[in-house]
Amino acid sequence: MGQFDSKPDAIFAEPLSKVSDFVFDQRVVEVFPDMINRSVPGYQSILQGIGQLTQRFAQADSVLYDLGCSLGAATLAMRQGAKDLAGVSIVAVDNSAAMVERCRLHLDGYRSEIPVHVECADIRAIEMANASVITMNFTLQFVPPEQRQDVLQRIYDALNPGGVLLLAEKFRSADPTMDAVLVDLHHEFKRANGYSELEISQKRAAIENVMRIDTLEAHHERLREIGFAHSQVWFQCYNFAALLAVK
Ligand code: GEK
Repeated sequence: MGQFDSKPDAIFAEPLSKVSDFVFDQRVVEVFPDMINRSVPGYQSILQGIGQLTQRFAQADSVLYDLGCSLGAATLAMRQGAKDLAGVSIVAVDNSAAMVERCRLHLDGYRSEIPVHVECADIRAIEMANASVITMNFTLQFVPPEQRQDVLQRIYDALNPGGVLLLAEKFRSADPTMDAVLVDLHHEFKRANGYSELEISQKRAAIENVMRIDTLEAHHERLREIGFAHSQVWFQCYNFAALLAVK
């Protein structure tokens, strides 16, 4: 798995008089690989699993989608997983122009037979069809909660029978005692990766309005209501989980 070059993330290292809502701008692009590796427990394992699950579920002559692709890490994993399959193409989508621009540069650095189209668009508005694998790696959590059902329904409708959604999310536990344990373990993970208390608390304040997280039960229930025949957590570390949903 290609590890992209990255500057160290120090975005919240200095005290801010007012913490604004988090945005995926050029500053974030510059530090993104470092940020996500130091913040999301199991990120590399999940990418590896995305490759493995793509190998298992991708169908010949179909389209693979990476929704909220950032710099294209999951796209690369899917491209590797589908490398022996005929007629496959990938569409990677992100609504941050800065991310999309850098993503194109990154993907150009790797050789592959599989064409990738990187699109700057809102995943709530894109047309999708003939899909066998749709990945949302830590993206649904940024869609306003009341719009998640609709986004997932359109994903379901775009999938061929037997197609899959690979959905990774930060989640909360419905049990406040257990939620506090998971949150604390995650903060320990961030501290162990060199983030200070100030960085952890300022990041938390910045992300709180833009990332509203569901319980795992809510995810399973919504996927079932939409019509997915199966859903299963295949990876979890603290309050971060990756689900596989099969149409
Ligand atoms: C990875 N998947 O490295 N439409 C399109 N893109 C969006 C939208 C939207 N409505 N909302 C947010 N994004 C990547 C990591 S990061 C996760 C995904 C994180 C985009 C946003 O611009 C950002 O690039 C991405 O979703 C979320 O595997 O930073 O925690």
